[in-house]
Amino acid sequence: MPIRLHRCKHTWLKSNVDACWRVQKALNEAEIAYEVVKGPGSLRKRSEVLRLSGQRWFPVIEFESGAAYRAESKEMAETIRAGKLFEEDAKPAAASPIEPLAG
Ligand SMILES: N[C@@H](CCC(=O)N[C@@H](CS)C(=O)NCC(=O)O)C(=O)O
Repeated sequence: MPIRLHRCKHTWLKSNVDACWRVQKALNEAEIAYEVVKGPGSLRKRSEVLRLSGQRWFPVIEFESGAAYRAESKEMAETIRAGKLFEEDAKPAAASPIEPLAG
């Protein structure tokens, strides 16, 4: 099974101002196979991504191991481009960069 990119339903802009597209583009350019998992637009409805990554923002990469990788999208794209994405699979989960919503 390839890695999974959890992202917004729509990447309207397909530009670097869109955090999800920034990471998806880096995966494409690095020719890394992935499945897209489209999540809800509302932060409050993102219980699956909260369970996976401890926070509610996209994008999140889920490895085959079930581990999740979430950082600022620019950092994620740099990690992918540097060929270091799979090093994140072995790391313990980082503290959430953004406070999750209650509930
Ligand atoms: N600064 C963050 C921004 C992440 C971000 O804005 N993610 C969007 C999806 S592309 C999101 O989850 N938005 C939820 C919202 O605005 O309610 C990053 O670059 O990773």
